[in-house]
Amino acid sequence: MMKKIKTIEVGASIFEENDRIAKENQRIFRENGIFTVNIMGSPGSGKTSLLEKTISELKGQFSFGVIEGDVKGNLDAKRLAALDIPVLQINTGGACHLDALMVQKGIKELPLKDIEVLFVENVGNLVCPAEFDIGTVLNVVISSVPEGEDKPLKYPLMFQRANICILNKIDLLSYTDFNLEQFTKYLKDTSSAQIIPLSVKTGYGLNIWREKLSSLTFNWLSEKIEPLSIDWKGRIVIVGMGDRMKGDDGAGSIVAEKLTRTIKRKDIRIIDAGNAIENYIGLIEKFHPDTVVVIDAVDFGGSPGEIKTMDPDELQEITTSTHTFSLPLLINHIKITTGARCNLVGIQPKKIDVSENISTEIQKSIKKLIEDLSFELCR
Ligand SMILES: Nc1nc2c(ncn2[C@@H]2O[C@H](COP(=O)(O)OP(=O)(O)O)[C@@H](O)[C@H]2O)c(=O)[nH]1
Ligand SMILES: [Mg+2]
Repeated sequence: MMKKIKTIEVGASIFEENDRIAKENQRIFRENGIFTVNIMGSPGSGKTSLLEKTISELKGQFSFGVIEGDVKGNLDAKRLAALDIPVLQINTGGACHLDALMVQKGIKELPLKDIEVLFVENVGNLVCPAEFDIGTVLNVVISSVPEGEDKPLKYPLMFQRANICILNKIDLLSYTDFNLEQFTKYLKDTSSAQIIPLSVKTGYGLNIWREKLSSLTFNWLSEKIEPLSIDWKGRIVIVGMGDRMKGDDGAGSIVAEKLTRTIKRKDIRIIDAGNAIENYIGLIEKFHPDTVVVIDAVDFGGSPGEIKTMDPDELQEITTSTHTFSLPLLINHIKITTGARCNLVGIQPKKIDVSENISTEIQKSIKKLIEDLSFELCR
């Protein structure tokens, strides 16, 4: 049976409020245990088709809900409501994107307790939706073969913000002069998004998308992916530090090294400072950051591998810094010279001895931290 579709009319919220409301949305999604996916892309790239296919194939596994964003009308909402899931239509009344407030109004109309995966089909275009965080966990951009391979080059922000880039209509490759290699290169130059080439029409590659979505959803629902409660603003410097010859002490340094491979944004600088952060202060200052995050092994009396985000005031009370210099003093210095807001992400070490071995608990935390940070910073 097809459900009746509710439609709400909303106006665009002011830009500076958007980020704050997006954070509230994130909290609502976390509290209700809902994995949320923002689906963006040009009109006709296949957003609705992908949702129809994905939901009908995974319906036995998860319960779904959809928010449809359109300037006008409810055609797509009707297509999805035919799958007998809750669908809410948001008409933006002219705005070329959904913003956080529109989505917040939308989620209030949905039976949140019955939804595990919420898709938001954003308004079709490659510009505005990228500028407005709506608080979703995962950002997906769908590009399609007939659009040409230059889209990541022309709309870098959209592709930068995406965690996953689906290249749809692969079945049309042989009918066009689309250059897959070139597309991949353009994408890699601007973004760390994973590329999944597929065809909703023939089903090619859909299994890879399904498996990715399922595993991310499971991780999210079992709280393996958690926000780090850092207010990422403006230009960002992430500094990982630690001595890799001293067991778990090297954790921060390893995180930074790995992050340089996954996060490629011009407004983010990642520094693996090893055990000589004093040599990197000039580099940090020169980047003119608004936000500085230091990742380090810190003995804050937690259980081995525990990850804790701390603000500099809290830092003064930490008893043990594992290095010879004072971490609070150093962070304070960075704070004064750059004017940036500073956070410390501490990883509780298990053992700090003269060895290159990292304890299993800390290895797990390193992996988790890399995943969480890649996630948050690809938005
Ligand atoms: N050839 C081909 N056509 C597709 C594929 N996926 C979607 N389409 C078609 O592309 C058109 C636009 O799809 P739609 O899902 O409405 O796009 P949206 O505007 O992004 O939601 C429709 O005619 C679909 O049938 C595909 O993999 N291959
Ligand atoms: Mg659509």
